[in-house]
Amino acid sequence: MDEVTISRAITESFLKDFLEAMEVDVAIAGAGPSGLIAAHYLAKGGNKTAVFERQLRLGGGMPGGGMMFNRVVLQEEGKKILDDFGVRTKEYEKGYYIADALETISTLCSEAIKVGARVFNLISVEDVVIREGNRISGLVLNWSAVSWSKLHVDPLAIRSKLVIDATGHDSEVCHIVVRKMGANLRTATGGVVGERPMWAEKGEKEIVENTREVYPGLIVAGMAANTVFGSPRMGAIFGGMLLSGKRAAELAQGILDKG
Ligand code: 48F
Repeated sequence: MDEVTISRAITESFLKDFLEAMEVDVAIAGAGPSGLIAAHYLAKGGNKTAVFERQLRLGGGMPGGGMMFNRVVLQEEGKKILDDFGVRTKEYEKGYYIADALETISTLCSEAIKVGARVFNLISVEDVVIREGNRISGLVLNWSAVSWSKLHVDPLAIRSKLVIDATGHDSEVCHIVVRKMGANLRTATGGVVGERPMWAEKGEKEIVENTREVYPGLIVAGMAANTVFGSPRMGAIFGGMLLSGKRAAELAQGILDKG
């Protein structure tokens, strides 16, 4: 085995995928459960899909379960999605299912990649690209290590027909849009309304409804959707994240189909 051949194989293979990701149908910020589920359904539907994740590992808040107890709870509708992915669940009490957080997130990662979503870790979304009508038309990316080390290095950009903000509690893409283009989101205030304290039932109920195109070309999914629309957090119940990711993919598909 030759070191340089190994190095060339890695570099060529990575760059081929990165170049492919420069013009996509959907670019997703964040590889937590909602982003990965959205990526899975979109790629499975034949759409060119790329996911950019800031951290070294994928999964966002899921591997941590509840307070580092690596289990997640799901309601009936969320459990049905895990059934489709072949993830094992166990009924705890009527209407409450429990799954291993690591089995769940590793399966979601693996299935998204297997159906063709390109997933890039260690890359942060630091801005959006805009075009006519201020439509969001892509993402501005940089290595996470650049901001962590506070280096002054210019980013690169990719083009996409749609962006999904699946960055979790911080709803980073929506914050960037508001900061740079004013409070023009389709929310009650036009800005990011802000997450409310924990109320599992309400948070789970509202998350799918909050999964919307919040700005031309920008869909918000997962916990980011509740932050943007001012709904409560819900803690370690994850069904809503899965349902929201699926809804984001359906919405995106509808918009792409209309052209
Ligand atoms: O936080 P995260 O898991 O979001 P989610 O899919 O799920 C939320 C739950 O984990 C949990 C919860 C359930 O009750 O509330 O919090 O909505 O995943 C978000 C991912 O986005 C990444 C971040 O590292 C995490 O893995 N991320 C955040 N900002 C950026 C980013 C950014 N600017 N660029 C790239 N990735």
